[in-house]
Amino acid sequence: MSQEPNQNPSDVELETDDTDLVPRRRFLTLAGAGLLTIGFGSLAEGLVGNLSEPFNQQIESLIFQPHQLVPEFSVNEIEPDKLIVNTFRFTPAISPVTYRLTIDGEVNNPLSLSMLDLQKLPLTSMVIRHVCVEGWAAIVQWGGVRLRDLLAIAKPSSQAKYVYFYSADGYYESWDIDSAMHPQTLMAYQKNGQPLEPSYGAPLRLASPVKLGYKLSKWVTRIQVTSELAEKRGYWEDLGYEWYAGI
Ligand SMILES: Nc1nc2c(c(=O)[nH]1)N[C@H]1C(S)=C(S)[C@@H](COP(=O)(O)O)O[C@H]1N2
Ligand SMILES: [Mo]
Repeated sequence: MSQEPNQNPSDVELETDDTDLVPRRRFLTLAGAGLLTIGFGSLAEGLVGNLSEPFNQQIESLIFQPHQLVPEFSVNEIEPDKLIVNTFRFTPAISPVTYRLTIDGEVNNPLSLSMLDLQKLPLTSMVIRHVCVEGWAAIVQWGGVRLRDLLAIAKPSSQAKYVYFYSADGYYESWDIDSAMHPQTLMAYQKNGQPLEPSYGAPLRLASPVKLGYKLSKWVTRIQVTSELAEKRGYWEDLGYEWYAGI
């Protein structure tokens, strides 16, 4: 992956107009479009082979509307016992005092942020459904910093298309930048109104209603902006799971 520091001033749109609450979810349910594209994308990827950009993105990004909010639940709908700890390797021990989040790659202003730095930024709270492909779901409240606010400070280059997330347990994920910039994509440090516990990804994890559970990395230590996907795309994706994994 190339790094092109200070090439172009960012022209990524950063307006925070979140007022257009449109029932995207209802449309997807009615049309069955989410399931259809997952199946079709996987099939097409198999047939066409190694595309430079995942085939699914071409279809799913047509459906995905980056500025539309996913309807949220109310706090009395939280299901505190339903969020299963789903950790494939181990729970890393991370000191919140020495912890740093690095944001680098194709950005004009690389960052290294402490938890105190992050907690000074606006706190967003949302109650959403976490969906794991292993057949369970849970309504959870997450609190944290909007990733778009962090990226606004880091200033992605105009070429930026993808974002990689690296975790302290060796887990890694890549996302399309539109989903990363979605106003409900958070770097969370609270769960159900309490500080996030280590087993759930402390000190900092991804939370978002626009991606399936395996895209929601726990223990994130590095966010890398890039214009190209590497051969490695994600811990589960590299074992055959679908890359876009939108919901
Ligand atoms: N770093 C890391 N992130 C991860 C995982 C993991 O094993 N390691 N598991 C993923 C999966 S499949 C799911 S469903 C959610 C589970 O989050 P939870 O353990 O907080 O319920 O974390 C995701 N993020
Ligand atoms: Mo999962």
